[in-house]
Amino acid sequence: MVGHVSMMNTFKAMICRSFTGCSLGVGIILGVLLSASQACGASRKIEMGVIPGGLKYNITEFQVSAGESVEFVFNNNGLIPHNWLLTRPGKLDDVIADAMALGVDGLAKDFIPDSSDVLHSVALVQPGKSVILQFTAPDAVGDYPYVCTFPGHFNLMRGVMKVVGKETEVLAPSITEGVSHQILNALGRSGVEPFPKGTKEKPYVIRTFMPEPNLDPAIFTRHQRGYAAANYSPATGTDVPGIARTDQGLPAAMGVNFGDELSYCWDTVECRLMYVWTGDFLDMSVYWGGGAGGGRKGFDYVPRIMGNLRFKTQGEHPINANFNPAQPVPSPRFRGYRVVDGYPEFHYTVDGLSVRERISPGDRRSFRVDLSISSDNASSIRLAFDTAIRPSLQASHGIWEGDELVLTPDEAVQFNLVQRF
Ligand SMILES: [Cu+2]
Repeated sequence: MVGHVSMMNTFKAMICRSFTGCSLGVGIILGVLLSASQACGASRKIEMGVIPGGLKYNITEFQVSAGESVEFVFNNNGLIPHNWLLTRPGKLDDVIADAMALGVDGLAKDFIPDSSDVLHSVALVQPGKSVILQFTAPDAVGDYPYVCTFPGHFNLMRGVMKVVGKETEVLAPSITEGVSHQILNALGRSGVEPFPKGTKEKPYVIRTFMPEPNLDPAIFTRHQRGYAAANYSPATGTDVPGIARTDQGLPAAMGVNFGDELSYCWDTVECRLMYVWTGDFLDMSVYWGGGAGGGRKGFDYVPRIMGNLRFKTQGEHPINANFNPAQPVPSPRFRGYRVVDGYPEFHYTVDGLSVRERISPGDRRSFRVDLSISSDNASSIRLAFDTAIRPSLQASHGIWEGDELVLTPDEAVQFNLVQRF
């Protein structure tokens, strides 16, 4: 990561603020470390906030001149913490995937991955706080995407910094005004729906903290049994130290809803389906507030499952059957997802295998998993299922050896599983 906001930037930030009358005392003390001209010299000032209560920056595009000095001010005038990551052109999705892959380390790292594709970043800023970041604009003209990588934000909370040539006039950004004081009612204006819902034709997909409904400990090979999300106090605008929710969350999972028929949770750290439910999807109101009218009374990061749990995965990852049991189990790496025929298709790699997985509602009381597994040199592909799962599982291809499905490399390229529940 090139320019994570540093202590020195914090000093600069404080000094700059002292000259705008915010924290004069501190500015005088630190003034010996940096001269005012170093800290606040002529630079392009970009002052960004959020649409209060919403999951959007109030500036979705701004321009800077190639190579110029930029003073970036991020005011979190919203309800919940946000960060800001400036990425290399074309690398936004990679950075988001890396941020999600942080898994249990995510919150401690402010969801900022160690990646050379992150040019500059502002760590999580609590509501009511602001941070100043000084940086030099890239010399290369182009579109540099920025994003908030807090789980559940990055689909909406993003924008583009346009670097224009030195001879080009830099246009001032347009700012979407919010209502900064009536924050408790702001969610009603944000368009956020506290009970989101999809359909079979157009599933609703959300990347967020997901509930951890007492899953089998054996499935957590890469993170702890869920993750205790910090509690947030709307009164003080900060996480409450020492208090963790008793319900735990999966910090880097995705929730998908096809209407009442099927919802599922897929974890991007373990790279597997975690659980399935029917009926209503998620109650996001602890996180997003109550929608129209706001009325937030509490806040935490983990939404609630509204319907009925039907299936929880168990045991080791099925793909592990391909690996030498005498060796440490290799870690899968999430490579992102794309939408195929309207449904998300997850992609992960693990030790020479490349897996694509797409989940869809089946007939009554079942779901279908379309899989494509390719390998460089395997003579067969094996998937081992927990004995509790195997009896309600059918495969379109391959032969069963006990609880193990054995496929030829050709068969593995396209097959499906149907799981009854
Ligand atoms: Cu955010």
